[in-house]
Amino acid sequence: MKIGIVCYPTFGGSGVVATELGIELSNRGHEVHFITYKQPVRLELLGSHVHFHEVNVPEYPLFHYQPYELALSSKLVDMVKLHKIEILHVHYAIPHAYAAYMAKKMLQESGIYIPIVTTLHGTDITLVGSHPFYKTAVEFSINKSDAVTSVSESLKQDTLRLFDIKNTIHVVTNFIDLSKHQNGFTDCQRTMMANDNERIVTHISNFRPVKRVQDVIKVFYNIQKGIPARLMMVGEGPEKESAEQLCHDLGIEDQVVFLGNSNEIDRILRFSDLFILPSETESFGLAALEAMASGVPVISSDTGGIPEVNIHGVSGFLSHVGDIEDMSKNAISILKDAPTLMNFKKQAQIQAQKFDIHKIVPQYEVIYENTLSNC
Ligand code: GMT
Repeated sequence: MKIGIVCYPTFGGSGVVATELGIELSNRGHEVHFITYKQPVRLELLGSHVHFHEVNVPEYPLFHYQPYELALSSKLVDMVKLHKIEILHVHYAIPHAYAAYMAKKMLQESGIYIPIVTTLHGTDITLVGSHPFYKTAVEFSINKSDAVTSVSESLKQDTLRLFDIKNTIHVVTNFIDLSKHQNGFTDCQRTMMANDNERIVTHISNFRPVKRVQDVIKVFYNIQKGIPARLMMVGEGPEKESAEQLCHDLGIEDQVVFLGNSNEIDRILRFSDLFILPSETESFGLAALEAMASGVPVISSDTGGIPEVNIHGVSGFLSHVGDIEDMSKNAISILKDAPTLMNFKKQAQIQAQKFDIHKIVPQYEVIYENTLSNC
């Protein structure tokens, strides 16, 4: 198949999922065209089966807001015609599903029918999409998609609750390429981050308020009172400065390192002992899955789709949002001795196998095939 993928190319779950999906589809013999405003961060190799087409939005002083949807839909029309793309898969409804629908209507004028598959990722439904400013257009474009998928059962239920949806929503969970997470670390890599007697605790996110990064620091503060430990904070975002300030206020700044955005998540996770994801809401929690695939148990909140990924008492523990004491107690119970930690590490890795890329990507292929045959 010739598949066009539209996504956000920056650091963030939906872009990562879309990129990994495109790469795997190309490995499986499909021709994949990424159409977005920048080359996706995890898309390193462009080959004969993977193409990238940049959407340019020139600045024009008349516009207070540059019309990205317009540029995207024009580019989609041009690329579908030029490369004979057969199906468009858009990740994150806003504004991608809307722009794709406009492209579809324009292409119909030229006698070309292009089906649209929309994957809902989370905030496009919950925090942003259901806001009255966007809701009408988001609902419209979901209902106009030829197929709709959601990354968890929880997100599907949220979508049905928040919108009037006429389409079937297929749950196709996020996935992981286990081969990228299985090589062990060298002692020298770990030694650069911590002493042998210290546990390494990690958090990775975009540091937006929804991630509750202050909770990460508070849980770590409780951990390090009893267990020698270091915290690695990976990512960039609006809450980073306040997190740094909190570390300073608690007197733990020497034990916490802020690494910024990284393309080497898998390498960092390989020498981590515990991952903390205390989010306010999370449709899936891809970062938790990445941690588990690297054998890192997860302390998380029990919100949204996280309980579909992190299993309480098996791959880690779940607590109510904001329950710092419970998260701290659970974290300490995992880290307290080597055999317990080893057991949780093994279980986390086994749980991650349920989301093996080779099990999930064929589900998208079936959806593409069914959608194309219904045209
Ligand atoms: O978590 C974010 O803020 C980024 C956001 C995105 O769109 O990239 O992540 C959402 O999609 C990810 C991939 O499907 C999910 O793993 C995240 O749980 C989801 N985030 C939220 O629901 C807050």
